[in-house]
Amino acid sequence: MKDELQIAMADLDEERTLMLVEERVKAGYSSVEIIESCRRGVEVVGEKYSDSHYYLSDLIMSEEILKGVMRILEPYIPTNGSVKGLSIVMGTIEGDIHDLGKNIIIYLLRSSGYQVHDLGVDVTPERFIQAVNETKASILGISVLLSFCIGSIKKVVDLLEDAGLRDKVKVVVGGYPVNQEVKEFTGADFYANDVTEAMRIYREILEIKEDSV
Ligand code: B12
Repeated sequence: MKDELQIAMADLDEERTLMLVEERVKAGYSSVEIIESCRRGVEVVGEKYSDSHYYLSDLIMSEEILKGVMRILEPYIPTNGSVKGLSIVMGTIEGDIHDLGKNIIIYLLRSSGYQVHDLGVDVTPERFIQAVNETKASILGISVLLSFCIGSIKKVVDLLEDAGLRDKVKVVVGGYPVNQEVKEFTGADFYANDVTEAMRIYREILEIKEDSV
């Protein structure tokens, strides 16, 4: 089935994308469904950039449109007032400044009442370990969009081992290039490259951890 929103996003048609998002919100689509259509659209933007049909300015344009989409969606994302005890650390790995996907996941987790410590982008492995230590986090979420930065995630997992923290924290990797192979190579516990799977994983880990507190 043709997804008009995905196509508008892939075409970098800002006006149409935002109009379709407004329409879908009114028609009762969930924020997660809308984000997924947009994410698939920017995947096409990425492919066109790889094929030299789009330029860096087009990647920047897709960022602007996505930010506009989130401005429309944020008021509609239900917020759970209660703050849950378990804490989560998130950041984008060293060398990588992509943060739109990470920020969406953080927004959704905070809306569900979880405490998320956002370390931002270009985070060194050492800084991740320091943050896990300081916050006693149960989950460490690492975002990566650039394939050549994946090696630094393995370093984070190795440093967790060295610090004796590996069995205290679940490591979740997310982002466009992650897959089962990346999970195995880095030593992470879980991986997700879409919002639905990411939230499913977080819920699964957090429910198990909450039961054992
Ligand atoms: C927008 C964009 C940019 C923006 C980023 C803006 C920002 N603030 O993030 C700008 C213009 C700055 C940019 C720059 C560059 N980019 Co860029 N960019 C993109 C693009 C088009 C979309 C990324 C995006 O925001 N997607 C939308 C979000 C919602 O999806 P997402 O990030 O995948 O996140 C979802 C899931 O993956 C998951 N998730 C994400 N993080 C996490 C973390 C956890 C813990 C979990 C559980 C889940 C999770 O949940 C999210 C919600 O669904 C991608 C194409 C693509 N296919 O991804 C290229 C892409 C990632 N960029 C690419 C490149 C090459 C670059 C540059 C090197 C270009 C250049 N020559 O300068 C620079 C790199 C700068 C740097 N050092 O990081 C390549 C990477 C190729 C590779 N395999 O390494 C891609 C794939 C494009 C391509 N096909 O060539 N980029």
